[in-house]
Amino acid sequence: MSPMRYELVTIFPELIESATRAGLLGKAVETGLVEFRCVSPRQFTTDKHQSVDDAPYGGGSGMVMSVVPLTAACEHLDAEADARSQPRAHRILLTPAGKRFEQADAERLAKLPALMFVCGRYEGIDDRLRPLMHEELSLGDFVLNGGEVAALAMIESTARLLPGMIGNDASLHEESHSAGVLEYPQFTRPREFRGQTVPEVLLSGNHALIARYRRQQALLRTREQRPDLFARLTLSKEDRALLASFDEKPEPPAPGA
Ligand code: 6GU
Repeated sequence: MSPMRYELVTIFPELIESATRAGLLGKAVETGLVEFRCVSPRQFTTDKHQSVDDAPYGGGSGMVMSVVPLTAACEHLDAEADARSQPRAHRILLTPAGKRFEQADAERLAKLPALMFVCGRYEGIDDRLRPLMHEELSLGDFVLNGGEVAALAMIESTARLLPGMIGNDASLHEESHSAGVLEYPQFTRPREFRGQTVPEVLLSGNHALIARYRRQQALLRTREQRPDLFARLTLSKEDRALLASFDEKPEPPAPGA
C-alpha cells in the first residue's frame, strides 16, 4: 500500500514537522504508512521581505494573506505529485468559517490517497483562494491564530483510522459499536484512591453485567455532558430500561435488575 500523503501549506513548517515526528504519528512515518510534505508560501514570494500578507482593500485593521504565494505553494505540491505519478491531493482550507470537522469527516478523508491542508494565519485570507479548494473545514466555534493546530487535529484523527496503524483494530471496532455515545468510565489499580473506590460490578467477573453497567454509564454520561448528542441517539428498549433503572435508583444495575 502506498502511504497516505499529507501535504501542508504553512508559514510554520517546523511546527508541523516537530508534531509529526512524535508518538504514533512518528512511528507511522518511519514504517511508511504516512508521509508528509510541508511547503511555506514564503518560498514563493518575490519581494525582499518575503511578505505573505498585505493590507486589506477597503481598509480596516489587520492584514490579509496574499493569494499569490498560497496558490504557488498549492500548485508546487501538485506539480511534485505529477512528477512522481502520484495522485494530486484533496485540497482543504482550514478556516473558522468552514464546516465543523467531525468523526464522519475523519472517516471520509482517511479513505483518500492524499490530503492538502492550507493553513491560514493572521486575520484572514484573500477570498480568491477559495475557488482552488475542494472544501473548507473548521475545528469548532473558537478562534485560533492559524490553521496549523486544526490541521494537526485532522491529521491525527484520520491517520489513526488507517489500516495498519498500530493498535487500531480492536479498539476501532469498539468505537464504531458505541457510535454517538461518550466513553464509559474506566479504572485501573489501585482499587481505592483518596476515598474513591472502583465500582464493585467491575470486580465481579460477570461480563454480561459489566457490559450492562458500561452501557448505562456511557448513556448517562452522554445525557449529562452532551445533551446534543443524546438527543440524536436511537435508544433501544434495553437502553431505556438502563436509564430508567438509574433514574429510579441512582446506582449501577443490580444483578437481575
Ligand atoms: Cl481551521 N482556523 C482558525 N484560525 N481558527 C479555528 C479553526 C481553524 N478552527 C477553529 N478555530
